[in-house]
Amino acid sequence: MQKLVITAALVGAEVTKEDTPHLPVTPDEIVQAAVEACQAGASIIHLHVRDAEGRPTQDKEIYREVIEGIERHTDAIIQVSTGGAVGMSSKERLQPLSLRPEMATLTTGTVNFGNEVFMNSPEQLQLFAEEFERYGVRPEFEIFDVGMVANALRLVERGFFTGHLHFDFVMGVPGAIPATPENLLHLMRQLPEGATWSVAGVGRAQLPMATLGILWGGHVRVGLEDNIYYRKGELATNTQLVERVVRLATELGRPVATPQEARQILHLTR
Ligand code: KMH
Ligand code: ZN
Repeated sequence: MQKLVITAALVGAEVTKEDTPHLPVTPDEIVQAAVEACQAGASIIHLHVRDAEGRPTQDKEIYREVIEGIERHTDAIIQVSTGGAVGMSSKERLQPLSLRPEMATLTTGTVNFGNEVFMNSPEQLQLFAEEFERYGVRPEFEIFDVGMVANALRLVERGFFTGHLHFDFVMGVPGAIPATPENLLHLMRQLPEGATWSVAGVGRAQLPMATLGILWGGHVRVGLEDNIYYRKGELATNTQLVERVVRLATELGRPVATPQEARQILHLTR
């Protein structure tokens, strides 16, 4: 089995400081959280940023500041979000791509998202794919429901994203695919030969899904974007969530990848 690539989803767009005081929101806090997550064993930083009021933003200059800060202290793979927050326009969401990060997320379908709708129409997918190619950014396909794998593969059939493909199964969002072992198996079976995958369980599903990711040869995403608790009633820090996955992986005999090893596993050329 490959070494385990751990992604730290530190911030997200939905969690607030009121939900947990451990959420990093200022550029300094996000950089600090990223550095600690990398020291703990994360090799990919899945990045969202916030404005001065703590609201989600896709502001390129804030991304630039945070990316430069993280790069000063780590060699982590930086993966910016193009999902942003529900309700943002495509133009807004695409802003950080022009910084040419090593990776970015690409959600390949529309999905209910709690009481809202996370829009990713066929027209948007075409536009996003063109922008990824324009800036030479490798995608991580964010798969919130099973049909999104086929949508991603349709983009590939149309000539986008030649080479290695990497998917992240985000499981347990209310309105999207429930986080069950059967569903994870079904998602895995949709992937083409040679593709890699990680799993991000939402809320209390984070720990069991991470464990299955380790056992079933995938990779793992954890962090406050997806889950704010260490256990019922006890708030977590990002670092604690990464450290727990490292301990689990070690116990289960799965060594953890360094950022350079993660680049090899994901066929990133930088
Ligand atoms: N905040 C969600 C609506 C991504 O980062 O690409 C979208 C999201 C996915 O977080
Ligand atoms: Zn995200």
